[in-house]
Amino acid sequence: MNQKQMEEMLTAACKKDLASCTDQEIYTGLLHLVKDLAGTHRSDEGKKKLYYISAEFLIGKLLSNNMINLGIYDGVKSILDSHGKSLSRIEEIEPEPSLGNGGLGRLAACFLDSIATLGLNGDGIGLNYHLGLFKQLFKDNLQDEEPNPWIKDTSWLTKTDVTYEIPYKGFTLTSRMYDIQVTGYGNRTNTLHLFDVETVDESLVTEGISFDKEDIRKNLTLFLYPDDSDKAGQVLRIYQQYFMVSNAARLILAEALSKGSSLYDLPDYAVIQINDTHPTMVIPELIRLLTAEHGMEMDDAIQVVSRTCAYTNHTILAEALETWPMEYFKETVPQLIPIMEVLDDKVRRRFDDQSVAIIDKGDRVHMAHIDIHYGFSVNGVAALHTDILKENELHNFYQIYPEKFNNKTNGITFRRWLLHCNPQLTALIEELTGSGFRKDAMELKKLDAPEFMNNMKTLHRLLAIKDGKKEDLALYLKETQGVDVNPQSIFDIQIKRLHEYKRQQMNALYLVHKYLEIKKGKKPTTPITAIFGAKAAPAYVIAKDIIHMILCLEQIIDNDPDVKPWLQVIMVNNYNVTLAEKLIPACDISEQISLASKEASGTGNMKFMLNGAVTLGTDDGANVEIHELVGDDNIYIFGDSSETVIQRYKDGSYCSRAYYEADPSIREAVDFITGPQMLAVGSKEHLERLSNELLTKDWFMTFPDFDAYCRAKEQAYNDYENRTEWARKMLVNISQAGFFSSDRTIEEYNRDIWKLD
Ligand code: 26V
Repeated sequence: MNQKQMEEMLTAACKKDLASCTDQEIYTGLLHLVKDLAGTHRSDEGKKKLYYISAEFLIGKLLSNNMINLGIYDGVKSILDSHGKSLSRIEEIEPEPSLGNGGLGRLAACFLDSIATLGLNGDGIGLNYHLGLFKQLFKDNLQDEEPNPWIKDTSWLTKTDVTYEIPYKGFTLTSRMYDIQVTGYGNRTNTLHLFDVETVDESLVTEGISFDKEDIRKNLTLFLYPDDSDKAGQVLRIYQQYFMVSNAARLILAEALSKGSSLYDLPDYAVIQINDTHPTMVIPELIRLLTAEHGMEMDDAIQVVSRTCAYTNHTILAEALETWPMEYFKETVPQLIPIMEVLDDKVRRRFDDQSVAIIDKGDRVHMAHIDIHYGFSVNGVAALHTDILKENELHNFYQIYPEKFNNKTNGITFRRWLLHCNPQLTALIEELTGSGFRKDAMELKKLDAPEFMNNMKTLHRLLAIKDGKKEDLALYLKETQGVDVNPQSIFDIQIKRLHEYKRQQMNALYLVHKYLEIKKGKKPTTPITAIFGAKAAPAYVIAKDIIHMILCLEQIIDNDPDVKPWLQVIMVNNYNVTLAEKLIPACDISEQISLASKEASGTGNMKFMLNGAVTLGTDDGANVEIHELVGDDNIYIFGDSSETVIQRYKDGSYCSRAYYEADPSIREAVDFITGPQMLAVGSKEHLERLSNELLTKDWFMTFPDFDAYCRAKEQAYNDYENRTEWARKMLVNISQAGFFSSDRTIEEYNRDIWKLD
């Protein structure tokens, strides 16, 4: 399509002359145009199809990403420019579909992009939450939550005719499938199927994000992950999960039947990737449908389903591994009970080992255990994580089924996390290496050549691009959040869900330490801007206390003229995919400081690396693989190893107070939390609770790593001063990032697990 044709199509879609359109009218026109164009390029429909079932698809805004994938971004942008319209302003109009919590949901979205790009026959299946992850507000230095609607009259959703009757105890719900087209780079389109119920009622939401958790007809797909700190919330999760998988199972069987499957050969027609344990009930549900509605014998159905389903584990954290009381299933989906009992019984007959049982002595169902016994593949999401699963958390399963275990190191889509969010860097890479990296990310390695690494001009251009992105971010933060940041400072960024194991509190303690140091007169050479972005689960008390601590610190420093020119702390409001796209290209130092062994992979670490940030991190998750790729000189690794940490947990030997007593800088930083300056701007209750938690528990061991963290950070700040050496580190990171393309990850899933034709 040439520019003239494109302009005609766009004008037709907007229904009037572009110059006289409002931004909103252009947005609506573009949305329709992109939907039309995407619809014409369906990926190949081979015999076998992948179904990626996930409770979360954190797709983010789609307009620009889809235009890039369809190859019309630059053309549309220049047409709009010529009519005095700004595409970046038009992008702002699109509401972000925040249909995920964090890494797991964003991974699912990156995977769909790669599946479509590789032209694989695979679709996503999930739920059409009307309200995405809550909108975060700060009031009195505390997090507050508001509903986050994203479905407007015009949206990416397309209503389909597919509906099913989903049975629950005492009632049934009629579902409807909505589709979102997923464009891949180079014109392929796959589908994300999101199931919904028409009776959902948004007016059920009362104060903040409170709602009647028991009115299932009205609330089933109302919220992503409702608060499950009480029984009603947990039961609602089961209603949601069953709704997702029962719809999925019916769709999968219908599609296989329509292609001529006898259902005994289902594994030739379908492979189901179970993304964490949220979709685990698809296993008993498929068995139930095959036996009750398709006349299959139980043993045959179990066989067929076991050869169709594969499971991905995304965490070793015990508190995140789902187990549900049998009682809850009885109250909600009693039809699954006999199936789960058969599955449990078969396991008991084979193994006299409580640790691998499906239903435990307390009558709780271990969802992951269903997946491992009755799926054909179990994968972790980074090399270290998979090793820990095999050696520790799932060791007993690994002994039974060594052949099922495999690793698939996570990846990210370079379309969104380079081409879209950093066109300036993309252009430089293209100029230096040609355009091959767009399709084959490993071509980034070409950058690791003396002609670039030793070329001052190239290195300075790289620095200039980073400076430009820092200025862009500063402007954006000023406009959208009203904060002033100094674009000449070092941007040190930690953005991810707030969780104690990710250790935002350790970063905050460092900042207290730095603040006090500057107060005493020791100024950094270059000013530092420490940026946080994080949402805390609404019922996660300590996580909210950590946010409180950071916001209080932000206020104290902002009001301290001695320190303000040298150190700034910012917690951005309502961190989401859209903000990540602005923050990541502007970052100098990427904070990946989880307690070693606890972060399964991380994917933010990969996005930062790709955009030329240098990692400051522990040898955890995919940091280990980043470390191997870039070498010791191009990353700042600190802290205890995963082996030491795992051993310390086994010994039960950790005592945080001993570290507090022994190390004056820990003492000084911790005492500050409840000192007069903090109490003057914060809440005693929150600050004392946090300090107490650190002193009596510190379950994620921030104190043992604190000194090493401070030293590594100082080293990074010092090294930053040598601008050309720093630029080399940036370039090494970019050049080695190709491995983390989700295209590579998806090729591995397909090669080892899905085996699509
Ligand atoms: C969930 C919960 C819920 C209950 C409270 C504690 C807790 C802790 C962690 C989680 C995470 C659940 C699964 C998850 O999101 N895992 C993330 O998956 C990403 C994609 O594989 C990976 O990069 C992250 O390291 C991993 O945390």
